[in-house]
Amino acid sequence: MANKIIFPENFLWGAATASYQIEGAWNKHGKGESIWDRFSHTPGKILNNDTGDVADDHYRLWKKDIGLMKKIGLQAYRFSISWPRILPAGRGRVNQKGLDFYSKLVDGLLEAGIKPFVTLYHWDLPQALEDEGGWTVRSTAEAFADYADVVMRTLGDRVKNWITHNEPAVVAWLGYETGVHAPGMTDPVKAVAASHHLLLSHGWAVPVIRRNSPGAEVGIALNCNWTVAASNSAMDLDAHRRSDGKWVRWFADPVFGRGYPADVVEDFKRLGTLPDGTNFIQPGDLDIIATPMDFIGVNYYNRGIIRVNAPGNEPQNIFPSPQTPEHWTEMGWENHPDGLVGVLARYYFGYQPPKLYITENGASYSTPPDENGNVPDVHRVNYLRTHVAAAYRAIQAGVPLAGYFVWSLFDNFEWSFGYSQRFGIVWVDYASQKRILKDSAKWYKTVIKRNGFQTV
Ligand code: IFM
Repeated sequence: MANKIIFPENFLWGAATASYQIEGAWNKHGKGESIWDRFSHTPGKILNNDTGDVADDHYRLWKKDIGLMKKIGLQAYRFSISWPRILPAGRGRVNQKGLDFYSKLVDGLLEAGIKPFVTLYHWDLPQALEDEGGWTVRSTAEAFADYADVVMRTLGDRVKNWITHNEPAVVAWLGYETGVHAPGMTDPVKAVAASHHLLLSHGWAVPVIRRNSPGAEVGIALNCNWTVAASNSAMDLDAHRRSDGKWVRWFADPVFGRGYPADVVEDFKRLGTLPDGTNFIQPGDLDIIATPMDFIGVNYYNRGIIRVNAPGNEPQNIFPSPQTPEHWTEMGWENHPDGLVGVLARYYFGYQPPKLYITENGASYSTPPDENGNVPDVHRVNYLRTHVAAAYRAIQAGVPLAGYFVWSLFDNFEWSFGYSQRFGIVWVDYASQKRILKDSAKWYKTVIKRNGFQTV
């Protein structure tokens, strides 16, 4: 029997992007170098040596891009600000042209009736700050609060939805421990310090945002897969605990006032990544990190099945086969919508944030345009439909979910995978910069219009 899913009134439908992934113009109009410029310009770091130098050329095409957002009917657009576009050296001299770009973008969005959701940090740290130690040193967290102040003085009057950081776990662990992301450091001890300074900078930025933007809502976007232990063996259960602790609780617990989880502190001590005598966590830091927020942003993509091959080894994901495109995206991530219900319920019932947004959810499929110029991305439509339905189930279970942002509005630079992975609901032809609304964008348009959809 057909069933109608209608979302609560005022539920916000949006799409998300990030500065380095779409803007291009890496050295235009006074922008400083970011760690992703340096990293992508280093041969061998990114698949095919792709860079974000041009990306979607959004810095030049932003007006047309707002036109596309209107065409889809987006009610909100989540984008991030490039710190080195505003402060080329990370602190000090302000690049007015950079501020002007975002100011015009915000005006354009508001004129189009689209609510801007702005992320202050989606990974493009000024290289000048990295040269002083990046997130491994406290002074970067201090610089972040000053950067937030500069941005807020210009945009705080018009932007009322702010996200301090996107996925600090990814920044700390991939950027400073495994080194597959910029700045490419492989120092597990410094990575733990980086995680703390990221969180501290979040806590410092919250009051700066509130002070400059009366009535603004502030939150942080945390990544959270739905993970389960591969078996009931003590080894796999412990691997799951460790992995969840490091990726999820290490970040969620302190921002919600619980401090760092004791079991993960023990893990880090045992591994030597939090050596005795460590003093980067200073008295009062945890209170700052726990500054109350208005919402939590949840970035959800997939399930992880966690096991370990020997006691104490790094937890691993297992990937059952066959991996059919319906159930596995081209990132090799499992399409597991029920996990979204679980993750939303976990954050709400576990931590009691006032409200939640799904700040990212989406799938990589490379379906190209057909001979008629359409992009029949059926697997993405299936992924999005099943996840939006899951979001609805979470609301029915009592989760105060206030909005949903597709990742991503555009195909774009997918970090170490370069342009090989396409997450967009809008196809981007990188050679011509032509955009095409994929079938998923057309489907999303109807969902937004009806504030829901009809299930089959
Ligand atoms: O593209 C990224 C985004 O920048 C952060 N969250 C996950 C997405 C897909 O990998």
